[in-house]
Amino acid sequence: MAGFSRGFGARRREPVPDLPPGQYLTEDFPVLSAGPTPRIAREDWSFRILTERGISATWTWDQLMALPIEEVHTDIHCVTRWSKLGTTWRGVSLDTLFADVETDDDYAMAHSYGGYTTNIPLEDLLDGKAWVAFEFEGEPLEPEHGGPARLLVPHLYFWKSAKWVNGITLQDRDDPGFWEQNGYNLHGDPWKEERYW
Ligand SMILES: Nc1nc2c(c(=O)[nH]1)N[C@H]1C(S)=C(S)[C@@H](COP(=O)(O)O)O[C@H]1N2
Ligand SMILES: [Mo]
Repeated sequence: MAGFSRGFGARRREPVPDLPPGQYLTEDFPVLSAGPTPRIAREDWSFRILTERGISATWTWDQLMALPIEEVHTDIHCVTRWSKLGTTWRGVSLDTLFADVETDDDYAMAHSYGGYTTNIPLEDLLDGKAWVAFEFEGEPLEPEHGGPARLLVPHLYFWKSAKWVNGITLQDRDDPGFWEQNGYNLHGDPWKEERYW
């Protein structure tokens, strides 16, 4: 009885080491989409990087698959307060995609099929911090979770991980994306609780 109630209390009160402030653990994987789920066939999918100099690079699905693929073990944190610990993804690092991109801009806007946008400083996308991910827990990423491919930027709140991603545009200002125009924080670091403006 004592053990039972202690275990129960522990779940609610004791801080979980890997959990940012104000977050709770969840075992399932909630779907949070601002609109309907776009159905994009892999043959029709493409991803491009646009700089101030014009289109810098584009990849078809097959071209993406030909790049070095990384396995990513990471925690994810949604601004609506759920966190999932120890998730496994496969994807291509943005370091790989940006390898030959020349830009003087410091900011990026991620774009998705369906029109979603989210702004991210370029430094939050590079140095092993972000991927175009297409597998979750060993399975192809489901359309509801952004399949065929989504951005994965796990050190920021999960709204920055644009589902159905199809491009990144570089910009010289940190202009707000979809949720950022609707009151979410420009940056979104869960450890600093950068939830809203
Ligand atoms: N294209 C697109 N990407 C999106 C969203 C969206 O509505 N559209 N929602 C964001 C939000 S608010 C969150 S919390 C996560 C949710 O991802 P999930 O549905 O896989 O849990 O996706 C983010 N990426
Ligand atoms: Mo979210």
